Order: sequence, then structure tokens, then C-alpha cells
Amino acid sequence: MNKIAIIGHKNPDTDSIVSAMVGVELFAKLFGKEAVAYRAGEINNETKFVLQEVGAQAPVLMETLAGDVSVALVDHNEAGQICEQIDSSKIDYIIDHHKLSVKTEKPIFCAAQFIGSTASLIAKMFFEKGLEISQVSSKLLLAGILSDTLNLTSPTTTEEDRILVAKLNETAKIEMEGFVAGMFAAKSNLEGISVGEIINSDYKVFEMGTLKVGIGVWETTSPRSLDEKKVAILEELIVKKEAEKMDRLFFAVIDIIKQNGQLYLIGEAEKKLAEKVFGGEIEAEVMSLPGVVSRKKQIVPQLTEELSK
Ligand SMILES: [Mn+2]
Repeated sequence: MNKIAIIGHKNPDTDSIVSAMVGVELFAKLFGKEAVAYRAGEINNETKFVLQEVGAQAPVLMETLAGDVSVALVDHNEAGQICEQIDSSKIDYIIDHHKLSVKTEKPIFCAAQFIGSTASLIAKMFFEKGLEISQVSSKLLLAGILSDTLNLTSPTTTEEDRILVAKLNETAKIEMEGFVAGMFAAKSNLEGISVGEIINSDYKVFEMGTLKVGIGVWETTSPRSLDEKKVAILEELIVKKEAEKMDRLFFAVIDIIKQNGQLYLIGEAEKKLAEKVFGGEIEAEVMSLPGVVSRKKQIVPQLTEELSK
């Protein structure tokens, strides 16, 4: 029986990491398969906080993948977000809540749904099959849901997410208000964080029409904490766009308390596109996007639609 490697996207976030970790328990109980969790990059500060609170070890960093191994992608399926070491012919499973863009050459197991997080989808699979979830896994899944849905406030949140949170916490038994406050504080902490890390910690590449578009997101309880770094961020974004040959490059600062976005616009192409799609005023290279907190729901589809015309 071949082994399964479960892995989330590059620049992993909490949902991506916990989904891979709990995926091991799901694959054992649902499919009777032995799996190993991997990560496709460094663990961010929010995820570090979660792992410490839960008392769990981070998955191993993916370095090479050889032999008779099946790959399970969690929390992504877009080519530009898949870890470079993964040979796409080895992908046999996808569990995700993003738009589907992958094309496979053989039948695979694919669980995809419009839901707040991949962790929600995994929790749902446990509950629907009447499978028991360990307390550690319940805590990890809770963290994934609360992180991706910004504590159930993001427009990506569904009624199912709320029900799953309540159900998971019957086993997890965490004090949720304090846990979320700790996650948000860890996420927003800029101590020892370089401009490059701000840009890249939640950066994803998308195919939109014929263009390659990069979009970085920085979620914070304090958008003003970035003010003094704004010029440096803009400069580094210009360098990144050139170095990585992106057709368009965007960076959004999301105020997770007031629920607003600020879109950094580095060039004429980005400005024109943002004006057309979002219609906001640009002030000093930044467009305010009131109510915009979700890249997958409020930024990517809108840009993709315009660039696919
Ligand atoms: Mn996710």
C-alpha cells in the first residue's frame, strides 16, 4: 500500500497547516491509509501560536518526495501554489475550498466546497462519517476555521462553519475568545518581521486570463502599524514583480477588526485595473476597499473576470 503525503500551499497559513496535520487522522480513519503531513514553507506567527497552545509539532518541511507516494493537496489546487517538489502526476486527492483550477490526467478523490476553511471541510467529513476526532485534532481544526473566517466574520463564513465550530468545541473545549485574541495578536505582531516577510507570508500566484497575477495579503488588527513601512513595501513589491516576472502584482492590508482593505498599487497597469474593477480613489499608491477582507471572494474573482474578458 502506498503512503500518502498531505500538503498545503506555499507560504502556508494556519488552515493549510492544520488541514495537513489533521488530514493524517482523517486518512487513517476514513480510508485506512497511512499518511504523513508536510508543510510547503515556513510557519507563520499565528500558526506558531496555535501549535504552542495546542501542544502540537509542526509538519515536516517538504524537501524531496520520491518513491511510490500519493499526494493529497489540502487548501489549494492552483498550479502556482503547489510546492515545487510535487510531481502533479502523483496528486490523487484534493480537499479544498478555493476555486478549482487544476486539471488532472486521471480520476482523483476531490472534496471541494464553498465553506469557510479547508479545516471546516475536514471536520465535516469526520462528522458525516460518524468518525471520532481526537482532542488535539479538534483544537487544530477549530484554529483553522477561526483563522480563515476571521473568527466567523469574513464573507466566506457559512452557517455550516458556525455549527462545526460549536460541535468541534464539544471535544476541543477551548476558551474561544482568548484563543482568537491570541491568534490575532500573533498575526499582527511585527517584531522581527522583515518587509519581505510581510509581503510573502500570505502571497499567492493566480492565472487570470493569460496573465500571471501575484497577490499578497497581510491581515492585522492594526493597519497603522504598517504606515512607516509603506514606502519600503512598495519598493520591494516593484522588485518582486520584476524578479518573478509577474504581469500584475497586488498587495492588500486587511484590517481584521474594522473589516476594511487597503490595496497597494505599484504601477500604472495595477492602478488602471483596480480602478476598473474596484472603482475606489487612489491616494498615495493605495486604494481603500471598504468591507473587503477576503482575497478568495472579494478580490480574485473580480480581477479574474476583468482579465478574462
Ligand atoms: Mn483556507
